[in-house]
Amino acid sequence: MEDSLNKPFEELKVKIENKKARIAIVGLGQVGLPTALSFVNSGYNVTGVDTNEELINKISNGMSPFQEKNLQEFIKNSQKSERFHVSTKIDESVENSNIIIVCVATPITKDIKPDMTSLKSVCDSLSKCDLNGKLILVESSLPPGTFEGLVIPFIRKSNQICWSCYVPERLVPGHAFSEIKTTSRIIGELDTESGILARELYKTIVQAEIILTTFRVAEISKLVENTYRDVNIALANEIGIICEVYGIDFNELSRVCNSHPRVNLHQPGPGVGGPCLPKDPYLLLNPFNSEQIKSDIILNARKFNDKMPDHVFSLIKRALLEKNKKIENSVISVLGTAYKANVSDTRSSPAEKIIKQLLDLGCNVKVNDPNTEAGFGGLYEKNILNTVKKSDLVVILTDHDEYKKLDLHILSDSMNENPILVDTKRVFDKKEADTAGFLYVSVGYHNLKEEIN
Ligand code: SAJ
Repeated sequence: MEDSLNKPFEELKVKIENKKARIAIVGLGQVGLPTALSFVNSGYNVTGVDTNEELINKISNGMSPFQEKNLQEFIKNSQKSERFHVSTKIDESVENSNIIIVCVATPITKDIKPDMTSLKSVCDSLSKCDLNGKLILVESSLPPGTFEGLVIPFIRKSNQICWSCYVPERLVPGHAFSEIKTTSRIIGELDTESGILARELYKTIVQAEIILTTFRVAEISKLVENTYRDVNIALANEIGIICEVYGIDFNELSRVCNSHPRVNLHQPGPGVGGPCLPKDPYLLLNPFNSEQIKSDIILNARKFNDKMPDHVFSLIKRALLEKNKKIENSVISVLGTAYKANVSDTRSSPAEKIIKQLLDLGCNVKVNDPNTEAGFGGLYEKNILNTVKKSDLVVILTDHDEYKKLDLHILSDSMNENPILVDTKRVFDKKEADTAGFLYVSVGYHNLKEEIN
């Protein structure tokens, strides 16, 4: 009797071990696509599902839909293997698979509430499929209580045996493939069998520790990790501003402080962007179907980071005044609109707010980013040197590798008289910038006169 009850479990376990289990990954964004290709690379047959036809077409034509290290190579290899397929049809893909991994985005709305539209739609589709004998995993970030309150009721039916776990993604965009492999993985199990199956599966792509816990802890751990980073960045930003007041250099301060075994100051910058850090603290404080939890530190840190673009804007104005340049009509070159180095993603990028403020003031704004043509209203220019040419001030908002290779002498020679460099990501050494004739300003260091109104 017991044997026959365990048969579907044993069958799926053996299929996972032999890489005969077929996997459907729902949502082919910056998490879903690298995850799908990692499973293909480890020997599985994978169907990637997304409702975005343009994205599906790009992938099936062998093109990378976004900037990600080694993505092109993984797509090419997966095509060669003939074990990767893409589809817009969720029901068909789910029916033909043994394992379903949900990687859809869970953003926040304009009024800062969790937006579970995509997740609900996927759960609704899943509820209409035969899930008997299948393992259903969710990687998307969830407001606490969502796995139990939303996902499970949709997929658990009395007449079906299936398994489920919450397995939060932890990969850092830009290094997705290496992080999938080397970062320890959290499995939040619904029950022991589900945990065993999920562990067997992830063991094939993760070379680091696999940590089993309850799904409730897993859900909150994901959000706390990103909140921890956001709060630490806010601290670094505030200390950066304090350094400006005291006239010392944050980089030198952090070199000294970080020599302490229990101190690890983060890096100040123009603000915090991307699809994760600006929203996960809000997900943490907004449990599924419940009132928002009150918070002092987390919310204030979030607001502080959101205000950093204003600080950069004020530094730009002060630097222009210092060099007796008229703010309106000045030519400003913005280097970097992606939210961070070596990605093409511009979601919640601090660049958007800074460019808009400059345009509102009447500045002539030219914009470059090697990975995206998003200009946020500024004039996009593909060539970096052409962007900088004849400008009064260059502001670096993203530390792309391409910018690190620039020769500051060439830049300053091509600019208008009294060139200014606002290096919010500390791409260049200030001494080097001085030698090249720049007025050098950054978040966490400058010699500008008093604050202006
Ligand atoms: N930033 C700073 N100072 C720093 C570090 C980062 O200003 O010292 C800024 C970046 O410029 C960027 C933003 O923070 O605008 C976020 O960048 P990030 O590299 O810290 O993180 P994400 O959003 O690309 O990825 C995060 C990661 N979480 C943690 O490191 C705790 C990643 O591991 C998660 O998987 C990812 O969120 C996610 O998908 O949730």
